[in-house]
This record gives sequence, structure tokens and C-alpha cells, in this order.
Amino acid sequence: MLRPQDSATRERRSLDGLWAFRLDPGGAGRAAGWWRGPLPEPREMPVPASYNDIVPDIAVRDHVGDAWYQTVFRVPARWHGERVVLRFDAATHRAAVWVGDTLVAEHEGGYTPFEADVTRHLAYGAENRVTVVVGNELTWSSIPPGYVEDTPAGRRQQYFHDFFNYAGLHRSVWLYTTPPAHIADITVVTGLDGATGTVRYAVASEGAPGHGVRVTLRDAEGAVVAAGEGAEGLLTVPDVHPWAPGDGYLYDLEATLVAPGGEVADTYHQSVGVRTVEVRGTRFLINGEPFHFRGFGKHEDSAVRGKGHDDALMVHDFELMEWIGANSFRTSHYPYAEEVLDYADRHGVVVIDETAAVGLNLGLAGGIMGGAKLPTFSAETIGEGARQAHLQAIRELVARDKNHPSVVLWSIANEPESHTPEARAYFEPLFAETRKLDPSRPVGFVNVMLAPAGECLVSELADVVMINRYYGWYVSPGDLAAAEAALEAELRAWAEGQGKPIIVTEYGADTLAGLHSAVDMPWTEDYQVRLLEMHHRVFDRVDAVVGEHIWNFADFATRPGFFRVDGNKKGVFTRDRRPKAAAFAVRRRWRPDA
Ligand code: GCB
Repeated sequence: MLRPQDSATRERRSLDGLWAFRLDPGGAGRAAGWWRGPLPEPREMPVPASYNDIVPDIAVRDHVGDAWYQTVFRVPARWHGERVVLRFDAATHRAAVWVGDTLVAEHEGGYTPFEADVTRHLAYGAENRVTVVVGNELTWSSIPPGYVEDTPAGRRQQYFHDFFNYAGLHRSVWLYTTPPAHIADITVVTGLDGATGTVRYAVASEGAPGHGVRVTLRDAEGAVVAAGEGAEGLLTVPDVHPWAPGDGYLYDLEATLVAPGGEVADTYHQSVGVRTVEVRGTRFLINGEPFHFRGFGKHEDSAVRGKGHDDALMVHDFELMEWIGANSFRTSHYPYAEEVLDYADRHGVVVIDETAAVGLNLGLAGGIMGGAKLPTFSAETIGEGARQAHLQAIRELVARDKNHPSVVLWSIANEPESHTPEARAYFEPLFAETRKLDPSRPVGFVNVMLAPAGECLVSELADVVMINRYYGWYVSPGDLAAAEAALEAELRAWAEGQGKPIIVTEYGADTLAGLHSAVDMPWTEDYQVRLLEMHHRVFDRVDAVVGEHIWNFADFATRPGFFRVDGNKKGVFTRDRRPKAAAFAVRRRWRPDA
């Protein structure tokens, strides 16, 4: 799915800003048809943002159910005759959208975009009303899963992942035009053969019978380096400047749809980074060179806006990652805003791109949360409904992110149950589907400590081993000597058992900024430093380890709980992005010359 852009033939307009808003815990709005007129008794709500922390009211923060958004805008008269599309970059976790009285879109899944052709539903040169109902309930059939519990105090959302269930319109809303005959999709797959680059492209169009396609590839200075005719083809780029970690060199592919009479019907500009990705033995190769992942699991999370995208925070996070010497991150535990991937493309930052499939593990949830033990995969819990939603989440992720050179690896789930035959059966078709959709990138999932080397039945399906381990924290807290021995033994077992590259996608310790101790004491800044240093010593001894992603880049919000002090504190930075002592220690490892 192409992002809205301004081009010679297209125009876009942001609908971000303050919308009318109203919570609807009882579901009255659907029965009363709130889209048919102004929302009753609204308050104002910023878009994009999570609504949860905007209002100092626990009923807003912990709301379960529908939330209504509405705005009114004028459409320029000159847009008449164009195709006009209404696009939501994300609505968490599901939405229905009306333009005036007409239902134009419904979407499930909180972190991928959706859109509707609203050409016939708009009044041109006049005022139009858009109403959106956003649902935040997590069920046994949603990704991520959860369930709503009826308690004497009201409905309560339960879920199995360790970050707050923020909801709302988290990303931008756009109205954009295309000509009626338009480019609908572009796919590029790049290759390298010595100094020559290749760009295999496919341009899909709609409403354009008899039209032709022309493509022009320009370098960063704007010089034409290759050109082609036809909806599909292969371009070669002599003396190519590859995209590489730390060198986000991008070409511009201009696709032009040409009407039978020869006039330009539509144009779209697609950035292209020419690079290859390959897993060979225990190495992860980018452009044929071994790559070592240094960085973090992150979250889209900050005070007040929750998961709302914010360019200032995004750029600040990337600047801090550069300062500390990170070359990569994982979009734990959901697809991030497209602005983030565009930035990573431009700056040569490597991305492991993850679906929102987190918490598919009731063994873990039961263990940590003390709840009743239910089977993870069953007809009553995570079953066919969830698997269909998961497949759809993978399809939408690949459709959205396939052209980003920064994305080198798909992660189709975080810490699912993976040691049972049911898990294996659940995951086999998901791996197959991901590979079918994108044969050009490796595929993996993130393994949990409950399914160690030798017991995991799913890792075999993956191209790389990704593991989250908490030696020195959940296992042997305060005892770094025991933790070091256990970590090394497990990494060696993975290396011998799988013969694949290993990325340690999480390791870390909760740390309260300002707390210190001379001896190893969990929660202190000194302990976080020593725990990370211990891990790094071990990683350096195990050849198959090709990646270290600390959990987490920054402290983040979770639901309340006795083992979380105002959220998860495993950040190397605080939630407001101040460095803890560990930030300086990690920087010394990752940027020894700085
Ligand atoms: C994990 C999860 C992550 C949690 C982390 C923790 O394994 O993947 O979402 O936040 O552990 O701190 O417990």
C-alpha cells in the first residue's frame, strides 16, 4: 500500500489536529447512529495521540470499548473529478469510519494503515463530516490477544503483554487525491553483482486499461542512472552506491502511468536502497558483509501522548541511538509508524520489523500474573480466529514495509509458546505465508526462556535464532556469576543445535535512575551496568551471536502491577530520555572512539 504523497498528479491534506471525541463504554453510539450528526457532548482530543493519558481520569485511562472521533473539513472544489482517498495510518485496535452517513471503511489491527475511496461520498467545495469509532478491546481473536472480564466494578481488559494497552488514533489521518487512472502499488527488490546494482520493479495500476508504465531511476543528486518501460522490469545500475548500515543512500524511482494517447496519467516517487540480505551459516550478511546488530528493542511510548506518533520524539530517539552507537533496533512489539522506517532508510539504521503478535503465551502470563492456567493454543483460547488475524497482520505488514531497505528481517511474533506441537502447527503456515509474500528477506520469531534450546519446536522454521533472556534478572537476580555461566551454556546450546545466527533480542534489568549500590543490587544503576557488561563478555565468547539488542531503549508504561514501578524501568534512558549510567557504559562498548 503506497503512502500518500504530493506529486505532479497527486495532492494530500492532513486531517491531524483536534477532533471531537467521546468515550462510549456502553456502546450507545452504534445503536443511536452517532455518525449521523455532531457527536453528543464531545470533548476535544488531539490526533495523533493515545487518548488514555490526555485526561486525568482513570475512567479514560482504563476505558474498555468504543471511543468516537469526529471532524469536519472542507474539500476544495478543484478536487472534483479526482479520485479522493481517506487514509488512517493507524487506529488502535480496530475502527469503523463514516463519511457523512455512509460507512466507508472497517479495519482490524492497530498498527497498520487502511483507507477508503471516498470520491463519491464527498461534497466538493463544501463541508464534510468524518466519524470514526475506535475499539480497544483485545479478544481471543485479536492480535495481540486478550479478554474482557466482567467484574462487580465493571468491565476490565486483561492481556498477556508487558506494555500499556494505549488506544486511539495513534498516527496521522490523510485525505489525498490520485487521478482516476492511477498507480496502485509498487514493489522493488534489489540485488548486487559486484559494482553493479539491480532493481527489479513491478508497478500495479487501477482504472487504467490500455495505459503504459515508464520508470526512471535517479541518484541522490538527481542524475538519471537507469530507465525502463513496462509494468515490470529489471533496471541495472553500474557503479551503484549501495544502501548500507550507516550509509542510507537512496535512489528515487519515478513511476509514470502513461495514457494511451501518450499523456501522463499519474506519477509516484518511490525511494530505493540497493542492498542485499542473506543468512549464510551463522552469519547475517548485508551486501555480503557480516553484520552485527547493536541496539535495542524499543516502544512507541512517551508521557502524555502514549503511542501517538511525534516527529520531535522520533528524531530525538534516533539522535540518542546514534549518540550511543546503535546501528539497529526491533519494532517491538508492533509495526511502528511509517515515518520511523523512512527515517531509518535515510540514515542507514537497520530494522527488525515485528508484527503485533505479542502475548501468545499463557504459560508465561499465568506464571507472571498468577492467573489460571489455560492452554495457549486451543479452540477456546488462541485458535483459528487469532490465526486468521495473525495472517492478515503479516500480509498488511509486508504490504506496507516491503520496499524499505532498512527492514532486513521479519519477526512474526514475540515470545509465543513454542515448545508444544500445537504451537508448531499454529506457526507453520505463518512462516510459509511470510516467505511466499517476501522471498527476499529472512523470517524469524522471538523465542522465550520457557522454550530453551532443544525444547523449542518452532525455531527450526526460522532463518535466524532470536531469543529474549533475562539471566541476572528473572533468573538468578543479583547473582551475576551464576547468570554468566547459565547464559553462556544456553547460547552455546543454541549455536550447536541450530547452526544459525543468534540475535539476543532482549536482555536487561529494571533500573531506578538515581539508585546506587557498591555491591550487585538489582534496581540500581550500577547493577544494570554490570549486568549488561556481563552479557557483552559472554556474547564476545560465542561466535554465532551476531546481535545484541538491549531491553529497552527507554522506560515505558505498563499496566499497574506489583512488579512494575510506574512502568517497566529496563530503559537505558528514562522515559523522558535522560541517560542512566548504563547509557555511558554501552556507549563505551558501541562507540569506543567517541
Ligand atoms: C519480555 C518481553 C517484553 C517485556 C520484558 C520484561 O520478555 O518481550 O515485552 O517488557 O520481557 O521486561 O519483562
